[in-house]
Amino acid sequence: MRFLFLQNIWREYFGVMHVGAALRAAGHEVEVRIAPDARRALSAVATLQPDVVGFSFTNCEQQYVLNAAATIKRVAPHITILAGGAHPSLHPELARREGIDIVCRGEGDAAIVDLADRLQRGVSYRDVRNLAFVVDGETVVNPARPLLEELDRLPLPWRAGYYRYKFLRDNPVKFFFTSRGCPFSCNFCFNSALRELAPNRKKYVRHFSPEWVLADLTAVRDRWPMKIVRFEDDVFTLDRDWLERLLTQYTRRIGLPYICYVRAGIDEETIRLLASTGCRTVLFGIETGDEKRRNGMLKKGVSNEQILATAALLHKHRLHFFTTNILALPHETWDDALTTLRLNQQIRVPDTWCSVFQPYAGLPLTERAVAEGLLPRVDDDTVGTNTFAANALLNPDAERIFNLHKFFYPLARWPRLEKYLLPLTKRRPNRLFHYLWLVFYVYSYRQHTGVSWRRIVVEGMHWFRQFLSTMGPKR
Ligand code: B12
Ligand code: SF4
Repeated sequence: MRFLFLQNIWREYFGVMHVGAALRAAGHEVEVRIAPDARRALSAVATLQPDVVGFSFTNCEQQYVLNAAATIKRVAPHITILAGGAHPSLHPELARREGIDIVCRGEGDAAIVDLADRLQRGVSYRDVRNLAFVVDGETVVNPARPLLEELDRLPLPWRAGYYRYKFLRDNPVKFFFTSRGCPFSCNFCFNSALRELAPNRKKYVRHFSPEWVLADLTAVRDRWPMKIVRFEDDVFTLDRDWLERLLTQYTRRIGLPYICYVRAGIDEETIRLLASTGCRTVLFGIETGDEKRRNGMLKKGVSNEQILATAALLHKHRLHFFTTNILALPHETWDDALTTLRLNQQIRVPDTWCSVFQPYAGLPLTERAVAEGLLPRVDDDTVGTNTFAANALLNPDAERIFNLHKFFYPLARWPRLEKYLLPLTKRRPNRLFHYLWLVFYVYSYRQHTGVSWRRIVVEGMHWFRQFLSTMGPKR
């Protein structure tokens, strides 16, 4: 069978690379195309004539996917259209939307191969676990299969489909996943909801063996440009023994600077291990400066003391770090938002980023915001296309907090700028503030990845061309 995966974002998706690898190992043909709008999605379908079109997506991409899927279905009703990834996994009801035939909930590696086999043989997929679809007007949601316990059985991610694009191939930063799952249950994250789907949820956190990860790293390094390794795992440092085994071999066999996510509260030994094995940047979530709201409302389970201690250790070991923060959380006041800024200033943050809270459908924090009257409804248009979009929740301080988000980087890094920048937050949000934000966004990107200015110019031109090409007349 011929599968075509479509997406609107210029980035390798591990969901696609994993299910694509599984399909190819089972003898199917797989293609992936970046098609930023429905017209281009349709044109890829016309050229490649697939039997099945797959979309892997987050809540933010839902509008794009629904639009593209409906357009394809109207022209080519014989094509089976599949939805999978973070957002569909929690929303089987998407199977009722125009254009979508089947939704995959949770891990897709085995489910998609099972489905492809049924489609090829022309037999029913009614009992294929993890799938949801509509039969006689009723949504059927099949139970999920147990999570794969031995990740090493999976083939290496299929990257070649993406690296036909020069822009992605030439990126000196290459992305890797060494595990699946996260043991924590933060209220604003999809992990706890996803964990609940699995019958063997105790096995939610799993690691690929160091040998498997090194095989992936080596294969990428030998075939494509790679100067910086970015481990995308939710928390890279969960298992100390495994980490030590991986990093010992990593320094010997790869030896490139790497970036990873950790959690505040990480111990000094682990920080020392990271610092001595070429780690360039660690990222960790502060989320909000108000400890009570962080651990009550957000259920993050990280104290201010842990944040202060972690930052002190990172400074001591000269390890560059980057904090992630969320502004405009439910009931957030201007003073609460300032607390987040203050905590970043207190730890002398060398690099930071800050999102505006987006109420993703089906997550506990979103449900709470709706119940408390902060969000009138959850629908296709209630989340922004990214986390820098304007806030969706009703909040009397909304505009000022949104402006604070634009100035967050310089204010966190250079508190002396407060006397100039804080008064500006009282103005109406405007383009100038956005451009200033963009300057610091680029600066921060360069700082934590270390990519060359040349590459940054290439990326700037790429995004600019993209921007211009999507501004054309509507057809
Ligand atoms: C890498 C990453 C990105 C990358 C790539 C995104 C992608 N779709 O792969 C980039 C940088 C583009 C990105 C952007 C954003 N991201 Co992001 N990202 C991640 C991250 C860390 C890893 C995703 C991943 O590769 N996982 C590993 C793969 C193997 O798992 P998977 O994708 O779930 O795939 C499996 C199944 O879902 C299924 N499957 C997947 N696709 C398909 C397709 C078909 C057809 C089938 C049958 C099955 C199937 O099979 C796969 C293998 O088992 C996740 C967190 C996480 N741990 O997953 C957040 C996450 C996906 N991101 C999230 C968010 C919010 C964002 C941003 C809004 C952040 C921002 N700053 O703006 C943007 C959204 C941009 C946009 N407009 O869509 C949220 C999504 C929440 C939601 N409810 O939708 C997540 C879940 C983080 C979280 N903590 O909640 N992100
Ligand atoms: S620690 Fe990070 S990845 Fe894990 S549940 Fe919390 S926010 Fe999600």
